[in-house]
Amino acid sequence: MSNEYGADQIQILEGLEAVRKRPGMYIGSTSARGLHHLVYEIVDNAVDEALAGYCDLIDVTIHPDNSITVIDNGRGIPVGINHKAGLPAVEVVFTVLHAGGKFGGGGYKVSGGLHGVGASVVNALSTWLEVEICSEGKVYKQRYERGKTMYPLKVIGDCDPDRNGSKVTFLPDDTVFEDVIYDYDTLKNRLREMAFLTKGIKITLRDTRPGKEQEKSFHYEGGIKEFVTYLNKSKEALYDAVIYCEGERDDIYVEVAMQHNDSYNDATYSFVNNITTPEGGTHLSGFRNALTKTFNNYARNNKLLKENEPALSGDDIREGLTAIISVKIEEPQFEGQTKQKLGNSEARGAVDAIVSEQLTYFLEQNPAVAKAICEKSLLAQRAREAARKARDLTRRKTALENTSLPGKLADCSDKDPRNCEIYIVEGDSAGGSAKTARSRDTQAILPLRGKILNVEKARLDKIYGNAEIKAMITAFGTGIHEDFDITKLRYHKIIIMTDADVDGAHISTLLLTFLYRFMPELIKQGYVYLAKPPLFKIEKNKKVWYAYNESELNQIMAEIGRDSSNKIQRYKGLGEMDPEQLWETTMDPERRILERVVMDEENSSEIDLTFTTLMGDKVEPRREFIEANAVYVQNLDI
Ligand code: TSJ
Repeated sequence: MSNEYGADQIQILEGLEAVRKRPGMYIGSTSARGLHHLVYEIVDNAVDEALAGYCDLIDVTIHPDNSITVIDNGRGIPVGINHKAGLPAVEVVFTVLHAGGKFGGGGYKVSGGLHGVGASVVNALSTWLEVEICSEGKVYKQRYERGKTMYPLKVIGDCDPDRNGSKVTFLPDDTVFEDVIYDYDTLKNRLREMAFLTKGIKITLRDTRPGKEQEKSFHYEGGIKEFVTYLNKSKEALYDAVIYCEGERDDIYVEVAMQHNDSYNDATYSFVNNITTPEGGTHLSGFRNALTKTFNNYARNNKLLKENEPALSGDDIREGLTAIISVKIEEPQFEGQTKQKLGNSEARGAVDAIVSEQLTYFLEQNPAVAKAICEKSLLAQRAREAARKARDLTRRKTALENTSLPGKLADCSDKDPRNCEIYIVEGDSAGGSAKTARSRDTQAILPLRGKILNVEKARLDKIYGNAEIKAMITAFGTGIHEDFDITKLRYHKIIIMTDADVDGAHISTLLLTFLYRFMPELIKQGYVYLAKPPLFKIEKNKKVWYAYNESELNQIMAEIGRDSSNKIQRYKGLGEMDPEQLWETTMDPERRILERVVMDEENSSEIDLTFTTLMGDKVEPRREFIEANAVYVQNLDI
């Protein structure tokens, strides 16, 4: 027996050592993203207990040292001996790789874990981890350091026999992770999403770090129905109801919630076992198929679509749709480059069947809603047809005239995109200075006139007809939508340069909205930047300093001393700088400050919400959003 134990221990340590040697293989990265995944991994286990029907409370606490505690009120991780390993089941969970959910039989309906790696990976990557379990009146405890068991599972006291649960506290290893600092908002967004996806559960996040104390609870009895309401909060819904379908087929649990709004975007998000699938997969295609089929049947049967009229396309029906598709499946198969696309073919049939049946019933019961959606889809169909004609026209034109670049573009001479940058500059006067200031071989300038079109509020035909947008599309060289080809990108830095004021911030946001909606790959692959012009110029005895924010100004003033020979100029716009100053402060690659625009695909529903809130019609949610994010969007006008 003791021999067996020893052999197992060696195997276990080799397993966890492998995790420490190649953490990226198990949690994706050792950056902030991987650090936050540790928390999701632990919380997923508690969510599984909730899905099994035994837990409805989960508490997450960030401690001052950035250690994390997760508590649930489930049955408690089993403490009995697992005979295969000769160890308490809880110790197997934390010390054997890939043990999560596979022990003990029953219990876990689905295993949510992001990469299915489980608690042992978190343990391996923690300086220390402690687990406490309340089960049948006893409190059990065990501690591990860098994955190594410190003492056999022990009883440390008594507890109320009616109040079982699990508590895990861990400190991520600072020799593994770049920075062990948790971001409250990142955790908050993901925990909110988890609460939406698991109806009835209450998840609380608490930050106890000095100066950052705050707390938030998420509890949605309506689950993904409330998720849709949340995503549509800054838009005008087309009808009051949130359409909801739920069912189980072939051991797949399917939930769909949806509601149209008056915008033109498709905001559909799909999930498998509570994990987002940005590349979709069989569950998404089953949903789309059911949606297109059901609406066309309804429209034909009710003469909203005449016999001689062409069928509505999926895109037409999904215009302005906000939808959540959530499936729970025992053994998900992920495909595609990033393994984020569901492959199980039975999921297609399950979602299709459940949505077709329940949506047909809903439309028959709610003819006014059905009519509103069909009418919007018909309008979308006409606009799409007009847009297609407009686009064909521009396509033919470019084929004839070869690559006719926009007239306003001052292109660079270097033709290697890796060396080239394009500055998108607000206003003709700043554009003029930039053209004079630039380094002609590698820097191109595209001046834009006035405010650009808000693509959140325009249909495709209008967007394609907009001169500023056309100029950007041709200058970048990539095309858009189905024509988009990143290998044709003509500049590897797209730099948005606007005034450091309210209008400038607004124009930047409009440009980013356009890029996000029409060329998201440019942002995902890190080609998009914001130029940061200085806010102040300080002069003293013919020497010049630039400050990019108030605190830099104060720092410079402290260094040079405040006296009457100082001259401080506050820049209101790029136009106030002469070309030389613009070069020195904002365009010279050696001296300028560029901010790369990044996006986290895992968080796409929140990003979407950010854009629709900022660019949408409703003032109240926008004001709330800006107040809540005041540090980031200080300059945005309301
Ligand atoms: F795994 C873990 F450490 F990450 C973790 C697990 C962390 C937290 C906060 C909670 C949990 C957890 C596990 N909560 N509840 C459970 N439940 C079980 O592990 C369990 C209990 C009973 C049975 C059974 O069949 O009787 C089966 C299981 C899987």
